Amino acid sequence: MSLLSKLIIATGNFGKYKEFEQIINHTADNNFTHEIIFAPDKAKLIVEESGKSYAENAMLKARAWTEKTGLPCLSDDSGLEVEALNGAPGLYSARIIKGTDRDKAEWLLSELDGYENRKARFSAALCLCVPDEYTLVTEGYCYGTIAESQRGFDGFGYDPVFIPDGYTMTFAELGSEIKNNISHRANAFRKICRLLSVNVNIKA
Ligand code: ITT
Repeated sequence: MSLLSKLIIATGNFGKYKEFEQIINHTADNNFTHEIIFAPDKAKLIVEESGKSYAENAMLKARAWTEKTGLPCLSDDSGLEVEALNGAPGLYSARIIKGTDRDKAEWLLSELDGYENRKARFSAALCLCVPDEYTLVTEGYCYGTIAESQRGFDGFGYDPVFIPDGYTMTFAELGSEIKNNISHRANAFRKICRLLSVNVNIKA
């Protein structure tokens, strides 16, 4: 039996939604939720991300969607923190410049032009809000380096420039099976499962 009968993935980002679908479907016995719903398929809602941390923004998103739908909602607020840029783009990763994901990745490469230190990490805060029951927040990280150029086409956002530690290819080259086992999002989701005593078996 599943822990939840329905779960709204409280995001407007289809890339995040697809990753959650894969991460959740890899929980042991698929026992987290019976049905996974992409929030925009259920209702129209734009949430202002006015928080000062990933956790605050994740709570704003999950609570707004829970209020709107009355259903359990899982949100994610995340970003890429680059050491040489003092943690930028961080909380502002989605809105640092106007343009496509590839434009943003190109912006990052030009900001890092000439820097030897290319260390970076992805951070994610997840918020699971189950109406009238509980609200849980966890964080997860994935450490790596920024590539010299964009490589690969899988995933979304900064995936074509992020090389996770232990690999030589970018997330966009490695593909979803590997990414969804080691990502900041998968690590934060494992913590939710641990808190709720749901067995996890996220495979590579
Ligand atoms: P929602 O708020 O609707 O969930 P969003 O894309 O605006 O969608 P965020 O405000 O959390 O979400 O911004 C996160 C940004 O950080 C995202 O748009 C990417 O640019 C980047 N990012 C986060 N996780 C990433 C990942 O796994 N791969 C690549 N880029 C990622």
